[in-house]
Amino acid sequence: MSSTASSSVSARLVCLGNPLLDIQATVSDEYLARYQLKANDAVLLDATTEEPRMTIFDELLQFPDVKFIAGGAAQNTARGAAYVLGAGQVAYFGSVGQDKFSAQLQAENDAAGVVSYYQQQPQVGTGKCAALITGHNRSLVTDLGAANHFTPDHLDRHWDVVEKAELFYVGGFHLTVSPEAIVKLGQHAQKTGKPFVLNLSAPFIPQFFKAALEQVLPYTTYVIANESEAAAFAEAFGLTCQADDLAAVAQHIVGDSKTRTVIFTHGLEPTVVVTPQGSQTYAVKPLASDKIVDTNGAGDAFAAGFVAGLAQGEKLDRAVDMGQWLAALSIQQVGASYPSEKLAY
Ligand code: 26A
Repeated sequence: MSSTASSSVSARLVCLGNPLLDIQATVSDEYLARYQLKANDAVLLDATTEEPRMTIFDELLQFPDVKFIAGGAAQNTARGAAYVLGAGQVAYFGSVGQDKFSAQLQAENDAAGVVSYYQQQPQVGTGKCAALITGHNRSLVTDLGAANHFTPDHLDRHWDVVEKAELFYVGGFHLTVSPEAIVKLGQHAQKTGKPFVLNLSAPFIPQFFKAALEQVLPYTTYVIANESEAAAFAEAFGLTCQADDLAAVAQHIVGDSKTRTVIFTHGLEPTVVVTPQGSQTYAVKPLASDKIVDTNGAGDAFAAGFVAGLAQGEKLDRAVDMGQWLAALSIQQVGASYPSEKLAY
């Protein structure tokens, strides 16, 4: 196992997640129904069992509009943050195989200015995510592959990168892989007073990985989620408030912390932000429907604009606005991507 990074720059932002290649295609409602998939959801396949949905990856190759696009939620956020902060300012940790998929991911990170610290697995293929598009919805079906083999000692090997960073962004999806690695970063962040941002990533994280989530929540200074993840959190933690009362759920996650901020996005509805000082909403500027290409990665792009704002020392209001701005740009691209030209915020 070795790292593929070859840069000696010091990145301001360090991200940790599951590097995946997205295999994206437009499918019918019948196709989703055949595999019992919801139009807007994320599911994790268990490669160790007989899993009928594994065939989706091969089937997609026959679809006329199939595309191979860099994915992995936190990696999308890393590329988006580099879009704002510039080359060399963002480092990304995750585990990949030694194949053409990881070569494509590495190339796309390089092009975006993200420094990749990949742990490489010689025996396991790079993870992949089927992004099944129906209208403005996307259903994500993931086979983690090599991403499932990330180990915390890979952080130790590059601890200088961690020490030089000013803030951290972790995808909640990684709670299924290495909560130990997240705790390691969290403890460093807590000790040094650096911001530590966690995205809840998908409803199944609070639902099925509650214990791991409880382990890392104490280290968070920012928690980002969308409305369905907020509702799943409320249910999993048995909150007494309504699961769709976003401000109330956020208040619970802030708890008695003096340093934690919770940000809930809600599609076109206003973004809800709760701090220890109070709560606030931020309207979303709607994009004309004919400008929407696909919403895959919109949440990752919001997180990217937001953390880039934090890295630049912006106030909360402006960081939220930067998140909304970058999400709108990403929705106008295929997959979790950003425009090829640099548009200033
Ligand atoms: C553990 N799981 C299920 C996952 C993912 C994931 N990234 C990390 N871990 N399932 C889907 N994604 C990514 O989410 C992005 C859209 O937000 C997809 O690769 C897609 O690019």
